[in-house]
Amino acid sequence: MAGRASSRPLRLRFVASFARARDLPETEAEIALVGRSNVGKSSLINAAANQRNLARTSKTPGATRLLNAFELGSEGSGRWLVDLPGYGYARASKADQRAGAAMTEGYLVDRAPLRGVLHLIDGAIGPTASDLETRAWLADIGLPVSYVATKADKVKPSAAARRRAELADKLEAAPGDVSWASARTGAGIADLRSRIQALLGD
Ligand SMILES: Nc1nc2c(ncn2[C@@H]2O[C@H](COP(=O)(O)OP(=O)(O)OP(=O)(O)O)[C@@H](O)[C@H]2O)c(=O)[nH]1
Ligand SMILES: [Mg+2]
Repeated sequence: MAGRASSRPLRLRFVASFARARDLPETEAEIALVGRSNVGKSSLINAAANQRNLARTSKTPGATRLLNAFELGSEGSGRWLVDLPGYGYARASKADQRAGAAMTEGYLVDRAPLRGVLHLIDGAIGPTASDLETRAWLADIGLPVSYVATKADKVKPSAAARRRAELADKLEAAPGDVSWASARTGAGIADLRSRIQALLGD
């Protein structure tokens, strides 16, 4: 299968889940995965680590409701990948949506070790209105952002070039600034691993 990840899986260990950003301990460096509910954040963590159930995935949006921290490399490295609850899950109650958004925003605004975010966009359908709202909000707070288009396997090869151009255009990014990945086929996972390692200062 084309694009299967050839690099070594990332050593990632689940550390803990946190209900409030202020409960996190001091760390060396963090990057966060931001994206719509169901975009494939948890699946990409599993693909990067080549583990099935490191991060909990689900067909039902809203699986991740806490800040889930994973440590990269040796135990105690203090280099964390943080899986955030997804936004834009319309069937969650308004109160739950507000609570989720407040927790995520509190973390992204105040977290000192946070070096940047990977903003995941559904490669088949994105960016959605909520993706573009989040994009603008991230630009406002000035966090460095890398875009990752997910579920690349859902885009027909014949439509891929047009879809890539359209997605990047809507994000006001150059096509080369969006990396494409599929947790299902492994396409783009080697590149994602390198990005995560570079951002966390391996
Ligand atoms: N076809 C395809 N499906 C995928 C891919 N990655 C994830 N999915 C599916 O998309 C659904 C959601 O995946 P998750 O990884 O749980 O998504 P999430 O962004 O963590 O969702 P929340 O925790 O709800 O925010 C699951 O049914 C996955 O199997 C992919 O690369 N290709
Ligand atoms: Mg998740």
